[in-house]
Amino acid sequence: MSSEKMTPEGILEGIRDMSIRGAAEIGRKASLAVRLFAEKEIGPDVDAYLSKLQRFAKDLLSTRPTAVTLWSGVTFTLRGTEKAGDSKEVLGMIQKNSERFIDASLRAVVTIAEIGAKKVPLDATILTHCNSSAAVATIIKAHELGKVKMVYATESRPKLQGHITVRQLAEKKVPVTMIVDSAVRHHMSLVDIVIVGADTVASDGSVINKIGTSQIALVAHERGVPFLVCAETIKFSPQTLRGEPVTIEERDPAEVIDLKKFPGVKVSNPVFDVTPAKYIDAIVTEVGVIPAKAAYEIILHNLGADSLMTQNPEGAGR
Ligand code: RI2
Repeated sequence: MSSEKMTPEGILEGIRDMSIRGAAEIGRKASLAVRLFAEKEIGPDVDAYLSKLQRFAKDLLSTRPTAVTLWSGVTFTLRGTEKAGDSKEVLGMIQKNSERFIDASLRAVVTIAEIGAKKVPLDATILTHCNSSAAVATIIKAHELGKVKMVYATESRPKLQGHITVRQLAEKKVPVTMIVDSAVRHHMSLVDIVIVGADTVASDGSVINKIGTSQIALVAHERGVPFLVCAETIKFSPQTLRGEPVTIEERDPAEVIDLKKFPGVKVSNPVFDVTPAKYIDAIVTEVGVIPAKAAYEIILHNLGADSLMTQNPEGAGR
């Protein structure tokens, strides 16, 4: 991240314009933004300080509505601050929480890669979609174990995150072939395993990930190809356990076409879609490989019934 973005407002804009992207990364950077904001805005009146923090948290959460990691990062970072006696104590908590959140999130990716690589068969042809740090780390680890024959990576229109994936894999000398999104079914007969990431995992085990993921899962299902999701537990959504739907982000039509060149044309640009649990063979988390249907237990275990009912970033103040 460039130095001018290392301000709370710069990070917020970076998340909004997607120069900071990837579900885990936006959670980590949101946590850092809350910390930087707290350091900048500290003042003697603790109530005023907490209100400011809440407003900033709300603004951060409005940048990208789908990935629960953003909420996880903000909520974890503000955890406990409503009980602090003064502003200094609030800031100390935020600094500690943020450090813990970022560290745990980075460690989770390493653990997922170690576990996930064991699920990759020998001499595997893998297909991946978009750019997921957890999926890419798993593929690189499998390559280090000598298991990877070829990776097919989708381009991922319209933002072309597939370009990041192919560069990251090529840098590590992983054999990689880029394909356009619509070539997935054509290539599926060659594929041994699909490995993708997740933005959010719902309590019913469905996975919300980059638009096109659900089509890939259907094609994998048709061909009997295992479909593996790599997702840290911070991506499991407590809101869905409360019955709230996951909002699917719609982005600017200009990401798809130049509307001036297509007068009278409307564009629909949903960024994510929902893959039902029945098309997912397993989810690799940092606490182990689970069937998608076990998402409910992960959410309960992570939160505990009490905190589940009370966790709400808007309620972070007093
Ligand atoms: P990691 C990305 O969203 C992709 O959908 C990717 O699969 C997911 O986040 C998870 O990425 P976007 O920010 O957390 O590109 O595994 O819209 O890096």
